[in-house]
Order: sequence, then structure tokens, then C-alpha cells
Amino acid sequence: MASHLHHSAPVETESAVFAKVAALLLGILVAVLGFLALLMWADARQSRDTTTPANSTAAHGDATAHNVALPLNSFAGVVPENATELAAAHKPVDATLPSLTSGDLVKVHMTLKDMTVEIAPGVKYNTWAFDGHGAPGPVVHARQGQTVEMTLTNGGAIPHSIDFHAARIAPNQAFKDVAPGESFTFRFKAGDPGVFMYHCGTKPVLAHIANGMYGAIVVSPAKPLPPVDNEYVLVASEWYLNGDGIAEPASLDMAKARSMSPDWTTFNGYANQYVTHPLTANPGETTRFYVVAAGPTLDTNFHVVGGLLDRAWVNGDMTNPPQLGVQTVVVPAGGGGVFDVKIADEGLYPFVSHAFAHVDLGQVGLLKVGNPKGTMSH
Ligand SMILES: [Cu+2]
Repeated sequence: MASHLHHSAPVETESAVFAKVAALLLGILVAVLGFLALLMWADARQSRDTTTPANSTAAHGDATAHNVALPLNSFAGVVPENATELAAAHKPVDATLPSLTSGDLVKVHMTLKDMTVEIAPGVKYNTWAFDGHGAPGPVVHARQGQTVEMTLTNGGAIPHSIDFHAARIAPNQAFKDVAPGESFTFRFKAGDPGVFMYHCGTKPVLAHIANGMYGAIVVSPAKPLPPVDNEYVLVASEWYLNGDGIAEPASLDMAKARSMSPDWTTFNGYANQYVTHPLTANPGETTRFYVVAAGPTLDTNFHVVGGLLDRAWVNGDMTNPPQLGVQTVVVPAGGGGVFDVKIADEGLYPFVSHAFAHVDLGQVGLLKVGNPKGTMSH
């Protein structure tokens, strides 16, 4: 525009003076705009420089290169540089359904411990754990009609309790708080078949479940389900961290737990463990998954990629016939489901929560059918 006015200047004297003034003003405007642009560029460069360190921490490990810190001070996907080796060295939680015991009474003794566990490669967390390997606690397996005798010994620092969803019992009696150092025994009849959650019910329950106090009890029906070749138990849960857990163990971030913004979501307490160490089946076999969503808050939308849930006992309801050939079933937080999957062809079949943020945060595993090429054999 300035050059147009400039060219037209010689035509008439008055308009030439006007044009020169206009050109001068426009020139100043261009200079001012240019200076402002320079300031904005410098500002943008500075803010990019200041965010780089956080992002580069998150970017370690090729599998998690796309993970960057979210505004809620997320530690999603933040793992140390040697995460791949750590994942390979991790001993996966055995997902195999434990066998039934004979007799009318199933005795279970759990000792609560405050213990630090890994929930992802190189990511440590201070749990309040039910027994043995941290979270989830051990799988309890009973036959419908058996009586479960539960003894809880509190080896932790604060009161805890245990609430079995499989039990019809007065909670103020059976699920009462047990003081540190004390033991408490109660019995209940496993009268309803299904797969149920158990958890600490001490207030605030959100904190006790988020700290790893949960597990699964399978009550097999008196009239057995159709026989299958493999039976696995998956307890889905999410973790809310107040730090990345790498240099020192993380603890619970209650604000994140309340806002339902997990850093990691897992099957059996450790992100992606069955991707690195797949569950196995042979071609033509049927695999039964007992799935509990422990939460504390989020559901799990169970789905097997490349397969269908041939028989789905939705909500673990075994008094009605299963649904047949369904794609995805919601396992609600505090609920369970039983799913039979028959796979004919060799391959790697991911099982996921199809609410895909869960997959991104670690709630995914593989069912390795046969021995497909290019996979490790174990
Ligand atoms: Cu507790």
C-alpha cells in the first residue's frame, strides 16, 4: 500500500505532500509492528526453552516418546531411560486362576504391609498392600457353597479392614477396622457365584483403594461353567502419583484421585506387564478371563483385539445364560465380569480397556496364541 502511494506522489503537489506524510506514518507503523513481532518471537522461544526439560524427561524410552506432562502435573508415561530393560526383567504377576481347595472351609490369612512396589518400569509407589506382592492382593478362589474364613492381620501403621463383595454379611461386624498389630477373623458363605472385588473399606476408602488395597475373589458356580483351556484373573486399577516415582517412591496425590486423573492404569498392578510378558494360549483354545475393575474410580471396558467375547457373563452373573459374541463389556468400578475367548489362529491378541486413555496409561496386555514369528518365547 505504501509503495502504491509513493508511485502516485509525483502527479499533483498537494497530494504528493499528503502521500509523503502518509508514507512516513505507514513506515513508522511497519517499524513498530516489526518490533512487536520480534518481541513475540523472542517470548515464544523463551517459553519453549523453559518447557523443554520436563518434556525431555517424559520422552525417555521409545514406547513412551509421545507422552508429555499434562497440565495437572501428570507423570503419565514418565519412566527412566532403561525402562525397556527394567520391563523385561520385571517378574509379571501370575494371572493364572489358583485351583480350588477341597472341603467346606476355605481359610485365607492376609497380613497387611506398608510396602514399596513397582507399578511401571522403574516407577516405585508406597502402597498399603494386602499381602505378598503388593497390589492387587492374592486371588481367593472358592466353590459356591464353601465357607470362607478370613483372617486379617494388620501389619501396617494405621487401621485397615477388608470388605468382600461376595459376602452377605453385616459390614459393621465383619468389615470393621482392625488396629495395627491386631488380627481379626470372620466367616462368610460364598453363596453367589461370580468374580468379585475385595478391598479395604476404611475411610477415606478412596485413599485406601488407591494405595493398592484391593483384590479379586472368584466363586465358581456349584454347577461348573463349560470347561476351558486357560483361566486368567485380571484386576484393573489406576494410580495417582505425587511424583514420578523414579528417584524416590511416589505416594498418593489425593487431588488427582478426586479429579480422576490417573498417572498409570494397570492390569494386576504393573503397567504393560503382559505386553512384555504375554499370557499364553494355543490355537483353537478357549481362554477365560475373570476381570475385576478395582478402580478406585474408573471402569474398564474389556475388549480383545482380533477376537470376540464368545461367552460373556456380564457383571459376573452366572445364574443367567451368558451373552454370546459381544465386542466390549463394561466392567464397572467395584464390579467384575467373566469372558470366554476362543481364538483359532496363531498371533498376538491385545486385551485392553477400550476406553483408550487406559491403554495409553498402561492397561493393556497381550494374549500370545501359539508362537508367532518375531516374539520371545516364555
Ligand atoms: Cu486400608
